[in-house]
Amino acid sequence: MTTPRKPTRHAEVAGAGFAGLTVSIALARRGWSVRLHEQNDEVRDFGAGILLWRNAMLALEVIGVAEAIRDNGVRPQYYETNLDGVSVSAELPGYPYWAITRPKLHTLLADAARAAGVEIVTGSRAVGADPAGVLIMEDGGRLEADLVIGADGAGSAVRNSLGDLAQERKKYSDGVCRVLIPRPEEFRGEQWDRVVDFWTLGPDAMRILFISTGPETIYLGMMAETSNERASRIPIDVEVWSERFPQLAPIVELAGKAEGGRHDSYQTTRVTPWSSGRAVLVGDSAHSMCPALGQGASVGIVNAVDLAHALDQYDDIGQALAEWERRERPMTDGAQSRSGYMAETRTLARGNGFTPELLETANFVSAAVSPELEALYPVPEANRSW
Ligand code: 5PR
Repeated sequence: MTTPRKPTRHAEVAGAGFAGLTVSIALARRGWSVRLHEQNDEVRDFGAGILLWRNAMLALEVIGVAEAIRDNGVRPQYYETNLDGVSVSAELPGYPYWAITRPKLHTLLADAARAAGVEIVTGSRAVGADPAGVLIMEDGGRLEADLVIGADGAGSAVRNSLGDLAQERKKYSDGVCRVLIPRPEEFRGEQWDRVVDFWTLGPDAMRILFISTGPETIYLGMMAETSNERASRIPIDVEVWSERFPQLAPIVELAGKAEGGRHDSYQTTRVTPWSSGRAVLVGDSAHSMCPALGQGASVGIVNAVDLAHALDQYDDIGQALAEWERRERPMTDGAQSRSGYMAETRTLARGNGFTPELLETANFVSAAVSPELEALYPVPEANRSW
């Protein structure tokens, strides 16, 4: 007897960012036909760098992309915190997380999507969705699918077109300039394969998050209060930043020359629920959060992979979406709350902030991850949330 095969189901996905690519790969690998729409004319990322925590790496293992990230990224030896020039803690030695440039991560995901059979259409902009299962395009096209997915970012047009989803938005006083710089000679070598979180709190809070992302690159997250206009500008204002971080003057000099940097203000958007009929949101469209824990993309990746898993477990799409949200929402809401709290209190500046409670998001294991995969990423005892 042969097992009855499910008929091929079809998904239309809006947005080829990290969450859109991930959910497309996950569905295609589970037998769906997937068309992914990107409004830009090119499939690429213009951002700087990113951390992928254990939760994201496990999800990326499920879709076969984690190995390439380990090969192309940097595993930080530890996370150092430095306040006013004094090193106050060195945390997370041995914790399984990786740093990589955003363009590289994007390329690896786009390659995996094509290999999985995802059709990527560029210059194709979605303006909304119909809960009956239709993606509505800017050119007036109405694309029918078993499931339409809005992965169109924090400003999601798909989300905003679905009137029955409640949105709760919160803005914060901080923002961050993100740039990628060439790795200077004095920061080469494995001893600099780490994260250093340089803080100063007076007269106002400023911070340079230094993350090695490869042999040739360093990612700088340069945080400041948005009311500090000179510190919230791209290109980086070398004078303002080197005055506050004199020990990093050579680094700040390079940041001033960096091209392609961007500034973003901290913001949380909570959407309830995450789906309406056959339209569902993944990534920042559903749960944009403060970057204070570096978990925004990781949570989106986890949810994207578990969405495909839930759709495999339950034939009924409504039931799959409900079950998926039931198991991912508490983790996601918790990540938003904790990163908002850290943004408001700046608790991490004092060092030793990565408590087991704070690490609950990073330690989260979704239902899509097998025990065998989980065993590949052991957590040091001091960092366990259980
Ligand atoms: N962590 C990471 C990060 O990129 C940022 C922050 C924390 C990995 C800035 O984008 O607190 O702003 C932060």
